[in-house]
Amino acid sequence: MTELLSALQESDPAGWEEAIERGRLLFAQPCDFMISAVAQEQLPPPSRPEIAFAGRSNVGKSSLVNALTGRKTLAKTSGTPGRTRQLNVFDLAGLLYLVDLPGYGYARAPKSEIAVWQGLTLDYLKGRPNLRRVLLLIDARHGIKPPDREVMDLLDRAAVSYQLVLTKADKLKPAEQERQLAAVEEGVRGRTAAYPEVLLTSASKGEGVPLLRASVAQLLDA
Ligand SMILES: Nc1nc2c(ncn2[C@@H]2O[C@H](COP(=O)(O)OP(=O)(O)O)[C@@H](O)[C@H]2O)c(=O)[nH]1
Ligand SMILES: [Mg+2]
Repeated sequence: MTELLSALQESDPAGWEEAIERGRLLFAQPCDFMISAVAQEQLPPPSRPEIAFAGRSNVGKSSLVNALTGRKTLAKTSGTPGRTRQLNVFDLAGLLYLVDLPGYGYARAPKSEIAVWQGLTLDYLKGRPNLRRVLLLIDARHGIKPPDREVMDLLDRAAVSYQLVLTKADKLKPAEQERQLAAVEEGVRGRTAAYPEVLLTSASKGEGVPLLRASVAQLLDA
């Protein structure tokens, strides 16, 4: 949750409802697949705000894009880790680009593939001028792992705003969810480009999705 949203929830319940509704309306609009880019030059011109979904292979990036947009098959999901090697760009109603990034940290990926990931994704994260926020997805069961920390280091250095989003909340009991949320919030403490608040989501059960929509909608106002 963004600080703005949590302040709103406490001080102004009607404003809170309105923020959730604005998020719903934003993502109820048409969302279309634009391009699978394998090179930076293939990305659309940076003429619109953009958010990107980053995280380890299999963390649930594509599933979360689908849950946000309410479309089951917009972004291709896979039971086999490491299958997405391109930057998949979606156009939300001509207002916002959503970018589903290739996953990292898949242990069995060959060195050559890791190099491609670094070339493409790291350049993207450092150099995309319209990138408003990176949603860095973390599996709620596993918490922050060393490869995630490397990406956070990079984002802090490049001063790219990012927010951690826990995925697959449905796999944990409520008490474990709370514990992991607290641990991950502790893990972002002091990181200069990170939002202090961490969101808990489940793409399969829809938990946390309205809040994430609201938080993205708020970006467009800024
Ligand atoms: N239980 C559960 N499984 C999920 C969730 N999100 C994704 N998955 C599963 O995790 C696997 C990887 O998801 P995917 O979206 O392809 O991950 P990506 O590699 O990060 O794009 C798939 O088998 C999904 O069905 C979730 O919220 N809950
Ligand atoms: Mg994917």
